[in-house]
Amino acid sequence: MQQRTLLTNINGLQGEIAVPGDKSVSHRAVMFGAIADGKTTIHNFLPGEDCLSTIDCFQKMGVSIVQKGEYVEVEGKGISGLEEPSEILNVGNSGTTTRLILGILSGIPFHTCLIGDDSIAKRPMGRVTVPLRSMGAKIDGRQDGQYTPLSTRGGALKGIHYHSPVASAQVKSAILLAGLSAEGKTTVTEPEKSRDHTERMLQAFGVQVDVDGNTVSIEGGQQLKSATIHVPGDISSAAFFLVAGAIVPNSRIELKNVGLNPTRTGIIDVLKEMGANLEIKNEQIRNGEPVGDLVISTSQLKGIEISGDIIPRLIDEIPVIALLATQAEGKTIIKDAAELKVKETNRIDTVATELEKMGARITPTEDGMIIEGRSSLHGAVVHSHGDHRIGMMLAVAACIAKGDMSLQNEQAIAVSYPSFFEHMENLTIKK
Ligand code: SPQ
Repeated sequence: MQQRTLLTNINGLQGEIAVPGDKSVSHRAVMFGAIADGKTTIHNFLPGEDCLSTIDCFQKMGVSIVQKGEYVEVEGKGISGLEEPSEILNVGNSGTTTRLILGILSGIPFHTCLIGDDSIAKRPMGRVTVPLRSMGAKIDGRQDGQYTPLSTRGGALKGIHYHSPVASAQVKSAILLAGLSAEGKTTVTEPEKSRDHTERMLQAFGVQVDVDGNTVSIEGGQQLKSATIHVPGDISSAAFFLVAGAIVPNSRIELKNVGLNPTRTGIIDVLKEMGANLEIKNEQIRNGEPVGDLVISTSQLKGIEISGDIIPRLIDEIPVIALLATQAEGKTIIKDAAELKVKETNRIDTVATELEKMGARITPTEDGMIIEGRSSLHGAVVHSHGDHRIGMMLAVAACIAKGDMSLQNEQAIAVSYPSFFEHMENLTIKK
């Protein structure tokens, strides 16, 4: 396990960065390219470990994929061009890879075996294996297919109308991807709208997708046609620098080309409601996805309540929002976020445990947390628990902490933001 000394109590963060490509979009670009007809090219791909796991899985199914940094070429031969892998598919730490691949494999008659790391082994897979089986997929696995390792042998699928109990883009996407190989129409209705990159990108690959509020439908038998994809910067990665810019004195950071898909911009709404100095510039649409530049500077913040249908729009940002709230005047209450318990770690527990080591006052609840502001934070030996978002949140917390600080298991950050510390270093004004 690697440990890193973190820079503490810095003199400000100033300058301009382009955060890496969006993780959700990068995964989908590789997957859809792999099951499309013809060559797909991907620009500004995220070469993080999760997306590399997706590439590796499709290469093991006979797809030729050449990745050079942020540029990728995928030679798709259609969904029926995938080949039975002779090796186990290893999804690493990636929930997106696991669940979306299960959807694709559901309609393919060959056999596969899927494993991941210790964190993946704890994440619930029944939320996709149960509806996929109801479409006709043959999926088995530990505890009757609730957890990895999993094995698939797809079959003749029938379209379903699935009412998902959770707002989850991974559940929605898995069922829609299986729907491509199913007879008839497949529909998913969610309690709140989750991120819609699958719907948008399938259309860029020539698939007809019908969206009506929180309901999405797709007709089976549609063939994807190759596409050129420009991946926007990841707002979930930008979030760490948005929070850093707001809480570190003497800061002004410009973040270029950030994805502003409305199903992902809850962090912007929260920052504005808390009183942050945040400006959005150069908004435009690229590849069906809105993008723009964000400028954040040191802000006076106030506590707010965060609950209801904004939660799926900022679910991955809650760890760093909790840090933001420690620097706001008054109380911040986060509710309706029980999904945090089934991420790379139980993010309610890991956020509270690690920030409390630094002097924050956080009460974990069943579906969120209550954060008392403002707290002055001090250095500590903190731990990512193998969760990239916890690791980055703690590195941002260090910027305002007094005393020495180190982060254990810092390598987890490479899952979604391999250049995180380089960007942090470039922006930092040292004392
Ligand atoms: O891929 P993974 O491991 O599930 O990654 C996370 C993350 O923090 O990066 C969640 F832990 O993001 C998910 C996100 O929470 C990525 C995702 C997607 O690309 O479809 C959707 C969300 O998960 P869910 O379960 O709500 O569908």
